[in-house]
Amino acid sequence: MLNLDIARIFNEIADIFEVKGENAFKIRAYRKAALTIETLTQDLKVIAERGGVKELKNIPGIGEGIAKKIVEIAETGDCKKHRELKQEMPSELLELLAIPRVGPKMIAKVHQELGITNIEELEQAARAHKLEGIPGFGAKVEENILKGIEQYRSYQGRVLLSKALPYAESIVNELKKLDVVEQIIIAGSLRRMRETIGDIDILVVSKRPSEVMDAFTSLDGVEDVIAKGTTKSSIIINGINADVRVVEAVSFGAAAHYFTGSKHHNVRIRELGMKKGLKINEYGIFRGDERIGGEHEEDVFASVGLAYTPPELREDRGEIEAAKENRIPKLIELSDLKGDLHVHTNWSDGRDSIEEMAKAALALGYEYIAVADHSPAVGIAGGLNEEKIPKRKEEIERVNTRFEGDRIQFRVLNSVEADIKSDFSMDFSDEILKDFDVVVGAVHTKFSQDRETMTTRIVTAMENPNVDIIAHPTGRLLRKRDPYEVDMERLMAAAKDTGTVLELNSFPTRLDLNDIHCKMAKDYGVLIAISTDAHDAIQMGAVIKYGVATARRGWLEPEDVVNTRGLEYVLKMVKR
Ligand code: DGT
Ligand code: CA
Ligand code: CA
Repeated sequence: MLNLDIARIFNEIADIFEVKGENAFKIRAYRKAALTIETLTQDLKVIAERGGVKELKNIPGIGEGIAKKIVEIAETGDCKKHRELKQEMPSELLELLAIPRVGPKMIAKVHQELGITNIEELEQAARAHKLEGIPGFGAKVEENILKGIEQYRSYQGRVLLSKALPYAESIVNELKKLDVVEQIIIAGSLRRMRETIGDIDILVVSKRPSEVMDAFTSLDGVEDVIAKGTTKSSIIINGINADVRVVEAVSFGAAAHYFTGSKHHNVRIRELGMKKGLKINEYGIFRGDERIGGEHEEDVFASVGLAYTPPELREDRGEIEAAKENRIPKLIELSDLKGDLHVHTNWSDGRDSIEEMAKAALALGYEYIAVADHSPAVGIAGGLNEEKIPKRKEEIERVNTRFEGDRIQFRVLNSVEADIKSDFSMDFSDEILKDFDVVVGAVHTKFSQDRETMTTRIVTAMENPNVDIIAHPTGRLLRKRDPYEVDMERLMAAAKDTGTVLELNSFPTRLDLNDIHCKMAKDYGVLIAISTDAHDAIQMGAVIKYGVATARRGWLEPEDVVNTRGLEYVLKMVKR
């Protein structure tokens, strides 16, 4: 539990108190504590464990009651009061607090007077001028609220990694053309390869920042210039917010580190710096007034005794501890992959033939692909029915024979994406499944089953010796469909027991398993298959990098991933 997380709990308590109209003294106490904690350089959890309430109370701004809660949070990871308060209030109501220009008092009033509990209701009431009836509210307030809602929605607009990355790369390419640009990198969540991106951050080294600002704000596709300063500007380009910052060469490493984030990671680094008497910020590393480093990103880590940490790990999920002990994983890279264990062809809903997919795989340097066309239960046009299976197998053999004479080892694996049906059975009998080289089991129907049922459904499939891999194990579609309810601990344990591989589906709208679950799989000793689920040859080459990025965020090394192994290994693994 981070200081920032504890501060957030206290801020939320204060928020709820405000909406409830509790006494101002109490509210101020929580706010003050949150503020103190946010800027504290020591780890609260450590203090709580070492000195308990007594030592915590020595921190200015922290009284007895709050000290007790900190101890509770440090011990249990949770705060009972916070949980109870949250239950008292419609959760949507607290979401209104995230709207700019809308404060807790305002929310309390619209809730009491008009029964408003969510953004839609607030917006409707403001548009219909219903708020003017509330004492102290007028047309101006309504106008402000509507403006705030509009801003809130634009802030909410995170975009998929696969949308932001190409735009960011093209901005970088454009700006690189300027003579005055000495260095340029993508920073922020995009460099960390998060699955969704709030805004694009770009960092430039230049001695003539104003020329960079001019070029940036007049790029093709710029829809709005939000801010244009001497060293920092902000634009909206193709519907995405983008920031650029210009620094001097001596600050480049420190700035790259700072603006790559994450914020939580940065806070930890800054705290470590303080312990060593250093000030670390976006301008450099300082001891007193003396600059002792900051030109290279490595300087930042070295100054606090840490090994270099790849951007994908910088989320304060254990990387600081690992870097301290020199056990940062040697993360998987695109070039480690030797095959793709989940692609589609025109035998089901894919667009390209087996041969076309095979050629594309060879061009990627692969040793194998598993053509995992859909079984019929999904109901897609042209599912792989029992009649087509032997015909498709013949074609696979034909294609494989074509490559046999080549020096390069390559094989199309006869595979299927077989539905795990809601009654726990597989879409094909064991007799049929047994004949495939690789069986990928997947849930495509009845996502609404309860947690227990869904977990048993998937575990049952894992226990079937013919099922080798579970595709997109949580079924989520980013920004479209939540994952179904499933007990991930049980899935991991069952995968380990049965030797079933879990897929990391590289499709940018899926990225399923996600980063956190990948790390969990690694800890359980469960192998991951980074697959594309490609529906044509171009996709196979294009989306794999998002899978690899997610795997890296999940701490995966080559040995954690089955398709870094060669054909021989894979054939042995799937042998029944
Ligand atoms: P995003 O844009 O929401 O996907 O996420 P980021 O991580 O790109 O965040 P952004 O664009 O707000 O800021 C870029 C980086 O700048 C962030 O990762 C860390 C750094 N940063 C921003 N605000 C703060 C802050 O208040 N404290 C610290 N220590 N770092 C910050
Ligand atoms: Ca950003
Ligand atoms: Ca930003």
